Amino acid sequence: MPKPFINTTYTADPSAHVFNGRVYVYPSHDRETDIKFNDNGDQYDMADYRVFSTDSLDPQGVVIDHGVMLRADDVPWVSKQLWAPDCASKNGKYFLYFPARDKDGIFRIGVAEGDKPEGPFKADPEPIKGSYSIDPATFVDDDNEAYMYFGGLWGGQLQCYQNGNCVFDAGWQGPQEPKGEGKCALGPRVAKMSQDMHQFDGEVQEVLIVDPETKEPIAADDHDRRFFEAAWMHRKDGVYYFSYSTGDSHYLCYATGKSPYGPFEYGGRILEPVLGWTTHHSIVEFEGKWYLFYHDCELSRGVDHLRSVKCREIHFDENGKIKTEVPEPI
Ligand code: FUB
Repeated sequence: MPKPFINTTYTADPSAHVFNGRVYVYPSHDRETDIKFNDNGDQYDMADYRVFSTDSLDPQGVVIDHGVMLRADDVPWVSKQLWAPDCASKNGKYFLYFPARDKDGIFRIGVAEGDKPEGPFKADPEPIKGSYSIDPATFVDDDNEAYMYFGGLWGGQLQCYQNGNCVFDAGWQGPQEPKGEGKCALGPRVAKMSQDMHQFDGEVQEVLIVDPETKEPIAADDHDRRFFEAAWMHRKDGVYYFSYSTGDSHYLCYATGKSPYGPFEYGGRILEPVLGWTTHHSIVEFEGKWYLFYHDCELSRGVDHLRSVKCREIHFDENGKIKTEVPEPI
């Protein structure tokens, strides 16, 4: 049964990558707070990032805590809430991507550059131009082109960006996610990254997730399958796997496609609900096996904003379908 991958401090939203033969994990760094739980996620009030790594995913593998690599105070445009980060490597440099609220309370996505996977990282003074919402996941394809997937509903503010318009409401009582018969779910977003990895190269696009039978977009009311947050991309045997959390129905799901831009056909569940409200993951290949990094609230006994990163092997069938995993307590 999976023990926390990190048990020295509370961590969540793990983005795992293999750099130079080691597995590096870039998680959110959860902390205690008196802020009351709400659907806006105010209780996720994180102020810094740490990075962890290991050379073995065996149960006896040693996980190194490389310490704090970036603080909210290091970034001039940030006011609060360092949420789920990711890291990408290109041309020998490392790029940490992170969402946070700016001084107006609007989530933006920032970038910080470093020479090593464990940092230190130096943040750009402004967020990425045209960025919004949360949960950046940056995927570098085999041809060395990079794409950022992002977005998150409710507290993640994605519902403020519909039909090409932005109606931001700092109190989150403004625009709501679509609902009702005939309405399509809001899609996650994708943007190609510039060659220097600091900006978007071109327009942000909405990603389409469709039903595999009807090829119709997933309906807004289909909360068991619609995108909520926690975008991730991996590629296996030439297939692009876009995976995500369904938020209020608490599943990790995936959809597959032939291009990094989609469309993606819904494929099924990766993980049944964990203990805790949020579920957020990454998928990585290491030494010939595929692993799911995720979090739950077992260690804090169910405190939603005190999460712990875990890791388990996952399996694909001969048609490339991912076998659904069931979480186990500690
Ligand atoms: O950790 C804060 C937020 O909770 C993340 O950005 C979401 O994906 C959810 O896990």
